[in-house]
Amino acid sequence: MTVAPAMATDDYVGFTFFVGCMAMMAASAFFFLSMNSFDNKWKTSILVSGLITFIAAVHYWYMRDYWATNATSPTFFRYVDWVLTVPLMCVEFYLILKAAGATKQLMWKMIFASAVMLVTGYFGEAVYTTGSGPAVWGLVSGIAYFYIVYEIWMGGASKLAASAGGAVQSAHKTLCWFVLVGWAIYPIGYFLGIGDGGSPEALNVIYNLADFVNKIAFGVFIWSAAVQDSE
Ligand SMILES: *C/C=C(C)/C=C/C=C(C)/C=C/C1=C(C)CCCC1(C)C
Repeated sequence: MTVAPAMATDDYVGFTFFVGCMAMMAASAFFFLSMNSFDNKWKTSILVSGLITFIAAVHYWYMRDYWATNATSPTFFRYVDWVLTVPLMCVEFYLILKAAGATKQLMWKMIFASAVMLVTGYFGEAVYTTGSGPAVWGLVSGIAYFYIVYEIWMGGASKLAASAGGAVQSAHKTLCWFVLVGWAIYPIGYFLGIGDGGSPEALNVIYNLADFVNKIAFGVFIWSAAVQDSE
């Protein structure tokens, strides 16, 4: 008879996977059930927030199991999750800024840059894992990340937000902070986890924390902007 892998009581990394999974599920239920109380402009944004946490919940289900069984990083599931959810976050930016005249071109630019960021990060974490590989690919990924930061803080997106003013501008500012501070948590986990002396425990706890901030707190922020705007 096979039994489900038990989780050791001192496995705090496993605990963060477990709690992360529950939190993603709960957040998805919340976003899906509340979306219909908003008008069309916000409904899509909240739907996308729910899709982001739902996709993450499914991946956390697998990652939790993978960690409990192997006690190694579930790198593959992690990056599949990111490759699906990060573009959806770029769509969120676009939806927020659409009122200010954002173009699809801006959205595709950000999706492309985030794809470069994630694919090169995957190379460093899972493919070229020896010698200077992780550092070099991490650096390339970091450059793509800073391009995104630049684009939303100082490029086209910020000009659109400034010209719109009001609620759009303040929502955009908060999104900017999520990308500058929230997204910056990931490279910390990466650089603590890679290489011979790297700690998969640190990497996964930090990634799980970052996902909590950038998927759940991010979605709650969009929801509260929608509530304020609907009052
Ligand atoms: C929901 C998932 C999100 C928002 C994931 C974001 C991931 C990143 C911002 C990852 C960035 C990385 C670098 C900037 C350098 C090192 C490699 C990465 C991929 C961890």
